[in-house]
Amino acid sequence: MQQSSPYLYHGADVSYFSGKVRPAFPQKNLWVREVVPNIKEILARTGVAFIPVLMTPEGEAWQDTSEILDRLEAAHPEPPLYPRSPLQRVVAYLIELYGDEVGLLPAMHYRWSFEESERKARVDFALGSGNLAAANQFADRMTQGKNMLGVSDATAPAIEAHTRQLLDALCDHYEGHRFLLGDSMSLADCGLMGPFYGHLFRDAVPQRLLMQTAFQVCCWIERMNRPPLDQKGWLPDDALAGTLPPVLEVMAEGVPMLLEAVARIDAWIDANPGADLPRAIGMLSTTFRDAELSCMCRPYTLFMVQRPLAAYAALDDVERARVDAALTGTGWEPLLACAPRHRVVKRGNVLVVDG
Ligand SMILES: N[C@@H](CCC(=O)N[C@@H](CS)C(=O)NCC(=O)O)C(=O)O
Repeated sequence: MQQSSPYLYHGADVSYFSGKVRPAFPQKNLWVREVVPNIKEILARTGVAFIPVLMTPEGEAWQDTSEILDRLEAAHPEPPLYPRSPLQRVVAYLIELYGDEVGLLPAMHYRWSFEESERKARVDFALGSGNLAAANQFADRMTQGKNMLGVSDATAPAIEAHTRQLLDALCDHYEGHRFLLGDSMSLADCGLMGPFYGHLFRDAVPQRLLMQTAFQVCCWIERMNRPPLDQKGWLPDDALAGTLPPVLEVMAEGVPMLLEAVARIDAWIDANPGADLPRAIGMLSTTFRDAELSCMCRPYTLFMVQRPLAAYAALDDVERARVDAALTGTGWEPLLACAPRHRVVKRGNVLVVDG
Protein backbone atom coordinates (compact mmCIF):
# COMPACT_ATOMS: atom_id res chain seq x y z
CA MET A 1 0.00 0.00 0.00
CA GLN A 2 1.42 3.43 -1.00
CA GLN A 3 1.51 5.97 1.82
CA SER A 4 0.70 9.62 1.17
CA SER A 5 1.88 10.68 4.62
CA PRO A 6 3.74 8.99 7.46
CA TYR A 7 2.38 6.98 10.34
CA LEU A 8 3.04 8.83 13.61
CA TYR A 9 4.38 6.55 16.32
CA HIS A 10 3.90 7.89 19.83
CA GLY A 11 6.59 5.84 21.52
CA ALA A 12 9.80 6.08 23.49
CA ASP A 13 13.10 4.21 23.70
CA VAL A 14 12.69 3.75 27.44
CA SER A 15 9.25 2.14 27.02
CA TYR A 16 8.89 -1.62 27.14
CA PHE A 17 6.03 -1.93 24.70
CA SER A 18 7.32 0.67 22.24
CA GLY A 19 10.29 -1.61 21.55
CA LYS A 20 7.96 -4.42 20.50
CA VAL A 21 6.35 -2.69 17.53
CA ARG A 22 9.22 -0.46 16.31
CA PRO A 23 11.11 -3.19 14.35
CA ALA A 24 8.00 -3.90 12.28
CA PHE A 25 8.27 -0.49 10.59
CA PRO A 26 11.57 -0.95 8.73
CA GLN A 27 10.78 -4.63 8.24
CA LYS A 28 7.60 -3.72 6.36
CA ASN A 29 9.23 -0.74 4.62
CA LEU A 30 6.82 1.73 6.19
CA TRP A 31 7.11 5.50 6.37
CA VAL A 32 6.91 6.26 10.08
CA ARG A 33 7.83 9.26 12.19
CA GLU A 34 8.39 8.46 15.87
CA VAL A 35 7.27 11.35 18.07
CA VAL A 36 7.37 12.22 21.76
CA PRO A 37 4.11 10.82 23.14
CA ASN A 38 1.44 13.46 23.50
CA ILE A 39 -0.52 11.98 26.39
CA LYS A 40 -3.34 14.52 26.12
CA GLU A 41 -3.87 13.62 22.49
CA ILE A 42 -3.50 9.90 23.22
CA LEU A 43 -6.10 10.09 25.95
CA ALA A 44 -8.47 12.03 23.73
CA ARG A 45 -8.03 9.65 20.79
CA THR A 46 -7.87 6.27 22.57
CA GLY A 47 -9.57 6.83 25.91
CA VAL A 48 -6.55 5.41 27.76
CA ALA A 49 -3.11 6.78 28.70
CA PHE A 50 -0.78 4.07 27.44
CA ILE A 51 2.04 4.11 24.94
CA PRO A 52 2.78 3.21 22.26
CA VAL A 53 0.01 4.48 20.01
CA LEU A 54 0.18 4.50 16.23
CA MET A 55 -1.67 7.29 14.39
CA THR A 56 -2.34 6.19 10.84
CA PRO A 57 -2.21 8.36 7.69
CA GLU A 58 -5.99 7.75 7.46
CA GLY A 59 -6.51 9.40 10.85
CA GLU A 60 -7.05 6.35 13.05
CA ALA A 61 -5.39 5.84 16.44
CA TRP A 62 -4.25 2.28 17.13
CA GLN A 63 -3.55 1.29 20.72
CA ASP A 64 -2.16 -1.95 22.19
CA THR A 65 0.91 -3.50 20.64
CA SER A 66 -0.73 -6.83 19.78
CA GLU A 67 -3.50 -5.04 17.94
CA ILE A 68 -1.10 -2.62 16.29
CA LEU A 69 0.93 -5.55 14.93
CA ASP A 70 -2.24 -7.41 13.86
CA ARG A 71 -3.43 -4.33 11.96
CA LEU A 72 -0.06 -3.62 10.38
CA GLU A 73 0.07 -7.22 9.19
CA ALA A 74 -3.40 -6.88 7.65
CA ALA A 75 -2.62 -3.54 5.99
CA HIS A 76 0.91 -4.44 4.83
CA PRO A 77 1.06 -8.23 4.51
CA GLU A 78 4.50 -8.35 2.86
CA PRO A 79 6.90 -9.32 4.19
CA PRO A 80 4.85 -11.23 6.76
CA LEU A 81 5.54 -11.21 10.47
CA TYR A 82 2.95 -13.87 11.29
CA PRO A 83 3.79 -17.40 10.15
CA ARG A 84 0.92 -19.31 8.53
CA SER A 85 2.32 -22.78 9.24
CA PRO A 86 0.97 -24.42 12.42
CA LEU A 87 4.04 -24.93 14.60
CA GLN A 88 5.81 -21.68 13.82
CA ARG A 89 2.55 -19.77 14.23
CA VAL A 90 1.73 -21.22 17.66
CA VAL A 91 5.33 -20.73 18.81
CA ALA A 92 5.30 -17.11 17.64
CA TYR A 93 2.22 -16.39 19.77
CA LEU A 94 3.71 -18.24 22.78
CA ILE A 95 6.86 -16.14 22.60
CA GLU A 96 4.77 -12.99 22.21
CA LEU A 97 2.89 -14.07 25.36
CA TYR A 98 6.16 -14.59 27.22
CA GLY A 99 7.42 -11.20 26.06
CA ASP A 100 4.30 -9.32 27.10
CA GLU A 101 3.57 -11.01 30.41
CA VAL A 102 6.54 -12.92 31.88
CA GLY A 103 9.34 -10.75 30.51
CA LEU A 104 8.02 -8.00 32.80
CA LEU A 105 9.78 -9.75 35.70
CA PRO A 106 13.39 -9.44 34.48
CA ALA A 107 12.67 -6.06 32.89
CA MET A 108 11.20 -4.50 36.03
CA HIS A 109 13.73 -6.14 38.34
CA TYR A 110 16.79 -4.95 36.47
CA ARG A 111 15.39 -1.43 36.10
CA TRP A 112 13.97 -0.81 39.58
CA SER A 113 15.99 -3.01 41.95
CA PHE A 114 19.31 -1.29 41.22
CA GLU A 115 19.98 2.32 42.09
CA GLU A 116 22.21 2.79 39.05
CA SER A 117 19.52 1.53 36.64
CA GLU A 118 16.87 3.62 38.33
CA ARG A 119 18.93 6.80 38.07
CA LYS A 120 19.42 6.33 34.34
CA ALA A 121 15.76 5.42 33.78
CA ARG A 122 14.64 8.63 35.50
CA VAL A 123 16.76 10.66 33.08
CA ASP A 124 15.52 8.55 30.15
CA PHE A 125 11.91 9.27 31.10
CA ALA A 126 12.58 12.98 30.63
CA LEU A 127 14.47 12.57 27.34
CA GLY A 128 11.62 13.40 24.99
CA SER A 129 9.71 15.99 26.99
CA GLY A 130 12.55 17.53 29.00
CA ASN A 131 10.14 17.59 31.94
CA LEU A 132 12.15 16.04 34.79
CA ALA A 133 9.46 16.65 37.41
CA ALA A 134 6.83 14.75 35.44
CA ALA A 135 9.38 12.02 34.65
CA ASN A 136 10.19 11.62 38.33
CA GLN A 137 6.52 11.46 39.23
CA PHE A 138 6.01 8.61 36.76
CA ALA A 139 9.19 6.88 37.96
CA ASP A 140 8.03 7.10 41.59
CA ARG A 141 4.84 5.31 40.63
CA MET A 142 6.85 2.61 38.85
CA THR A 143 9.22 2.02 41.80
CA GLN A 144 6.28 1.65 44.11
CA GLY A 145 4.59 -0.68 41.63
CA LYS A 146 7.40 -3.18 41.10
CA ASN A 147 6.26 -5.36 44.00
CA MET A 148 2.80 -5.52 42.46
CA LEU A 149 4.43 -7.12 39.43
CA GLY A 150 6.18 -9.81 41.50
CA VAL A 151 9.60 -8.20 41.87
CA SER A 152 10.90 -8.37 45.46
CA ASP A 153 13.97 -9.41 47.44
CA ALA A 154 12.45 -12.86 47.73
CA THR A 155 12.01 -13.33 43.98
CA ALA A 156 15.16 -11.52 42.79
CA PRO A 157 17.47 -14.60 42.82
CA ALA A 158 14.97 -16.63 40.78
CA ILE A 159 14.46 -13.77 38.30
CA GLU A 160 18.20 -13.34 37.85
CA ALA A 161 18.81 -17.07 37.41
CA HIS A 162 15.97 -17.16 34.87
CA THR A 163 17.46 -14.24 32.96
CA ARG A 164 20.95 -15.72 32.84
CA GLN A 165 19.61 -19.05 31.63
CA LEU A 166 17.48 -17.35 29.00
CA LEU A 167 20.45 -15.32 27.78
CA ASP A 168 22.57 -18.48 27.47
CA ALA A 169 19.87 -20.29 25.50
CA LEU A 170 19.31 -17.28 23.25
CA CYS A 171 23.05 -16.92 22.60
CA ASP A 172 23.22 -20.56 21.51
CA HIS A 173 20.29 -19.92 19.21
CA TYR A 174 21.55 -16.69 17.65
CA GLU A 175 24.92 -18.32 17.04
CA GLY A 176 23.22 -20.20 14.20
CA HIS A 177 20.15 -18.10 13.29
CA ARG A 178 19.54 -14.41 12.77
CA PHE A 179 16.00 -14.53 14.19
CA LEU A 180 13.94 -16.82 16.42
CA LEU A 181 12.17 -18.73 13.64
CA GLY A 182 15.09 -18.78 11.24
CA ASP A 183 16.44 -16.12 8.92
CA SER A 184 13.55 -13.63 8.99
CA MET A 185 11.94 -11.51 11.66
CA SER A 186 8.58 -12.65 13.01
CA LEU A 187 6.01 -11.75 15.65
CA ALA A 188 8.09 -13.87 18.05
CA ASP A 189 11.09 -11.54 17.72
CA CYS A 190 8.88 -8.47 18.09
CA GLY A 191 7.33 -9.89 21.26
CA LEU A 192 10.71 -10.58 22.79
CA MET A 193 11.90 -7.04 22.08
CA GLY A 194 9.45 -5.79 24.75
CA PRO A 195 11.62 -6.80 27.69
CA PHE A 196 14.85 -6.78 25.74
CA TYR A 197 15.11 -3.39 24.09
CA GLY A 198 13.86 -0.60 26.35
CA HIS A 199 14.81 -2.31 29.59
CA LEU A 200 17.47 -5.03 29.40
CA PHE A 201 19.49 -3.49 26.55
CA ARG A 202 19.25 0.15 27.63
CA ASP A 203 19.14 0.12 31.43
CA ALA A 204 22.49 0.56 33.17
CA VAL A 205 22.89 -2.71 35.06
CA PRO A 206 21.40 -5.27 32.64
CA GLN A 207 23.12 -3.54 29.71
CA ARG A 208 26.45 -4.58 31.24
CA LEU A 209 25.14 -8.11 31.74
CA LEU A 210 24.10 -8.33 28.10
CA MET A 211 27.25 -6.75 26.70
CA GLN A 212 29.53 -8.94 28.80
CA THR A 213 27.72 -12.26 28.66
CA ALA A 214 25.34 -12.22 25.72
CA PHE A 215 26.73 -10.32 22.78
CA GLN A 216 24.81 -12.52 20.30
CA VAL A 217 21.64 -11.21 21.95
CA CYS A 218 22.92 -7.63 21.62
CA CYS A 219 23.53 -8.23 17.92
CA TRP A 220 20.00 -9.59 17.51
CA ILE A 221 18.58 -6.47 19.22
CA GLU A 222 20.49 -4.19 16.86
CA ARG A 223 19.47 -6.36 13.90
CA MET A 224 15.83 -6.04 14.96
CA ASN A 225 15.96 -2.27 14.92
CA ARG A 226 17.78 -2.17 11.56
CA PRO A 227 16.61 -5.35 9.84
CA PRO A 228 18.82 -6.64 7.03
CA LEU A 229 17.40 -6.60 3.51
CA ASP A 230 18.63 -10.08 2.62
CA GLN A 231 16.45 -12.13 4.99
CA LYS A 232 15.85 -15.60 3.62
CA GLY A 233 12.68 -16.59 5.41
CA TRP A 234 11.71 -18.83 8.31
CA LEU A 235 13.00 -22.37 8.47
CA PRO A 236 11.45 -24.51 5.73
CA ASP A 237 8.74 -27.12 6.36
CA ASP A 238 7.47 -25.43 9.51
CA ALA A 239 10.59 -26.56 11.37
CA LEU A 240 11.98 -25.13 14.58
CA ALA A 241 15.72 -24.78 15.05
CA GLY A 242 17.15 -27.36 17.45
CA THR A 243 18.30 -24.45 19.61
CA LEU A 244 14.76 -23.06 20.06
CA PRO A 245 13.20 -25.66 22.43
CA PRO A 246 15.80 -24.84 25.14
CA VAL A 247 14.76 -21.17 24.82
CA LEU A 248 11.09 -22.16 25.11
CA GLU A 249 11.90 -24.28 28.16
CA VAL A 250 13.32 -21.33 30.07
CA MET A 251 10.40 -19.14 28.99
CA ALA A 252 7.97 -21.80 30.29
CA GLU A 253 9.05 -20.98 33.83
CA GLY A 254 6.31 -18.37 33.56
CA VAL A 255 3.59 -20.93 32.76
CA PRO A 256 2.45 -21.53 36.41
CA MET A 257 1.98 -17.76 36.81
CA LEU A 258 -0.03 -17.53 33.58
CA LEU A 259 -2.23 -20.52 34.48
CA GLU A 260 -2.90 -19.16 37.97
CA ALA A 261 -3.90 -15.84 36.41
CA VAL A 262 -6.33 -17.55 34.02
CA ALA A 263 -7.89 -19.50 36.91
CA ARG A 264 -8.26 -16.35 39.02
CA ILE A 265 -9.75 -14.32 36.16
CA ASP A 266 -12.23 -17.09 35.35
CA ALA A 267 -13.25 -17.26 39.03
CA TRP A 268 -13.59 -13.47 39.24
CA ILE A 269 -15.86 -13.35 36.20
CA ASP A 270 -17.96 -16.21 37.62
CA ALA A 271 -18.33 -14.31 40.87
CA ASN A 272 -19.06 -10.93 39.27
CA PRO A 273 -21.42 -11.61 36.38
CA GLY A 274 -22.00 -8.56 34.21
CA ALA A 275 -19.53 -6.39 36.14
CA ASP A 276 -17.02 -4.14 34.36
CA LEU A 277 -13.54 -5.68 34.28
CA PRO A 278 -11.09 -3.72 36.40
CA ARG A 279 -7.45 -3.47 35.31
CA ALA A 280 -6.45 -5.63 38.30
CA ILE A 281 -8.47 -8.05 40.40
CA GLY A 282 -6.22 -8.47 43.43
CA MET A 283 -3.01 -10.36 44.03
CA LEU A 284 -2.25 -13.94 42.99
CA SER A 285 0.28 -16.35 44.49
CA THR A 286 2.31 -18.71 42.40
CA THR A 287 5.79 -20.14 42.04
CA PHE A 288 8.50 -18.87 39.75
CA ARG A 289 11.35 -21.38 39.61
CA ASP A 290 12.04 -22.05 43.30
CA ALA A 291 10.51 -18.80 44.56
CA GLU A 292 7.08 -18.00 45.94
CA LEU A 293 5.84 -15.06 43.91
CA SER A 294 2.82 -12.88 44.38
CA CYS A 295 1.74 -10.34 41.82
CA MET A 296 -1.24 -8.35 40.72
CA CYS A 297 -3.68 -10.38 38.65
CA ARG A 298 -4.65 -8.50 35.47
CA PRO A 299 -7.50 -9.59 33.18
CA TYR A 300 -5.26 -8.49 30.31
CA THR A 301 -3.26 -11.70 30.87
CA LEU A 302 -6.26 -13.67 29.62
CA PHE A 303 -6.37 -11.53 26.47
CA MET A 304 -2.75 -12.49 25.74
CA VAL A 305 -3.24 -16.18 26.62
CA GLN A 306 -6.16 -16.34 24.19
CA ARG A 307 -3.87 -15.56 21.25
CA PRO A 308 -1.79 -18.79 21.20
CA LEU A 309 -4.87 -20.74 22.28
CA ALA A 310 -6.81 -19.43 19.28
CA ALA A 311 -3.97 -20.34 16.91
CA TYR A 312 -3.80 -23.80 18.47
CA ALA A 313 -7.59 -24.32 18.35
CA ALA A 314 -7.64 -23.46 14.65
CA LEU A 315 -5.47 -26.48 13.81
CA ASP A 316 -6.78 -29.79 12.55
CA ASP A 317 -6.00 -33.02 14.43
CA VAL A 318 -2.91 -33.86 12.39
CA GLU A 319 -1.47 -30.38 12.74
CA ARG A 320 -2.21 -30.30 16.46
CA ALA A 321 -0.49 -33.64 16.96
CA ARG A 322 2.59 -32.27 15.21
CA VAL A 323 2.62 -29.16 17.37
CA ASP A 324 2.13 -31.27 20.51
CA ALA A 325 5.01 -33.54 19.55
CA ALA A 326 7.32 -30.61 18.83
CA LEU A 327 6.51 -28.86 22.11
CA THR A 328 6.65 -31.94 24.36
CA GLY A 329 9.13 -31.33 27.14
CA THR A 330 9.23 -27.56 26.70
CA GLY A 331 6.85 -26.90 29.63
CA TRP A 332 4.28 -25.11 27.47
CA GLU A 333 1.99 -28.16 27.22
CA PRO A 334 -0.25 -27.19 30.21
CA LEU A 335 -0.73 -23.72 28.75
CA LEU A 336 -1.92 -25.12 25.43
CA ALA A 337 -4.13 -27.59 27.27
CA CYS A 338 -5.83 -24.95 29.38
CA ALA A 339 -9.38 -24.06 28.49
CA PRO A 340 -10.46 -20.72 29.97
CA ARG A 341 -14.20 -20.68 30.69
CA HIS A 342 -14.46 -17.01 29.75
CA ARG A 343 -13.26 -14.84 26.90
CA VAL A 344 -12.29 -11.20 26.91
CA VAL A 345 -12.25 -8.82 23.96
CA LYS A 346 -11.26 -5.19 23.42
CA ARG A 347 -14.03 -2.64 22.89
CA GLY A 348 -12.94 0.94 22.45
CA ASN A 349 -9.53 0.01 23.90
CA VAL A 350 -11.12 -1.40 27.05
CA LEU A 351 -11.30 -5.09 27.91
CA VAL A 352 -14.78 -6.52 28.30
CA VAL A 353 -16.08 -10.00 28.99
CA ASP A 354 -17.44 -11.64 25.87
CA GLY A 355 -18.73 -14.99 27.03
N1 LIG B 1 -0.89 -3.95 26.56
C1 LIG B 1 -0.38 -2.64 26.23
C2 LIG B 1 0.56 -2.19 27.36
C3 LIG B 1 1.06 -0.79 27.18
C4 LIG B 1 1.80 -0.29 28.39
O1 LIG B 1 1.66 -0.81 29.51
N2 LIG B 1 2.59 0.75 28.17
C5 LIG B 1 3.34 1.38 29.25
C6 LIG B 1 4.66 1.88 28.74
S1 LIG B 1 5.69 0.60 28.11
C7 LIG B 1 2.56 2.57 29.73
O2 LIG B 1 2.09 3.37 28.93
N3 LIG B 1 2.37 2.71 31.04
C8 LIG B 1 1.68 3.83 31.58
C9 LIG B 1 1.04 3.52 32.90
O3 LIG B 1 1.17 2.39 33.39
O4 LIG B 1 0.37 4.42 33.39
C10 LIG B 1 0.32 -2.72 24.90
O5 LIG B 1 0.66 -3.84 24.46
O6 LIG B 1 0.44 -1.70 24.24
